[in-house]
Amino acid sequence: LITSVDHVGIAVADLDQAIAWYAETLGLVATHTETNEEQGVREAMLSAPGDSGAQIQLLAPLRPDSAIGKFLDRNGPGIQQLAYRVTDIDAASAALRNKGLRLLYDEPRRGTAGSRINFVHPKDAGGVLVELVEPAADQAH
Ligand code: V0V
Repeated sequence: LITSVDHVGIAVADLDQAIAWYAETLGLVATHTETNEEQGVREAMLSAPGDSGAQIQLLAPLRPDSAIGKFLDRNGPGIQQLAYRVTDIDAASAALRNKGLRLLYDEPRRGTAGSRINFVHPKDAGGVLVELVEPAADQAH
């Protein structure tokens, strides 16, 4: 079902400031940035140079009433989600629904770099907002 940890998502107020902090302080490099209107985010994927393992995703809100906007209001900046990579998100979603977990979307939606994403409700996953990611065919590594 799950093949690896894809990324850890961190809510930030200002994307450019956060990218600069991660670069200057931790040496992580932004490999991809994107605006996702549907999700209400501007986001960046960060990696250690040369590392093809799990990434850090910085998420800044486009609007106060977005998921990240509400998260920042309630908690301030911090870890918002844990994303697992799957090879077949339709099968993975069906398997988790069969176990009684609530998936947030009936059908997967568009995520970073053409990926397909869905989420497990945090109340059904030990207080963690779990994202499932099926990378676009040309992005899998
Ligand atoms: C809310 N809760 C959380 C949480 N957000 N718990 C853990 N982690 C989080 N991130 C808790 C909250 O404290 C409440 O607990 C309870 O869940 C229900 O909260 P709610 O007020 O009913 O719900 P909202 O309005 O806060 O919404 C929460 C959900 C929302 C998870 C439904 O954030 C959502 O739809 N998220 C999925 C989309 C998303 O996160 N998009 C941004 C990333 P108490 O107080 O009742 O105990 S976009 C992205 O990842 C992309 C593009 C990508 O990866 O490619």
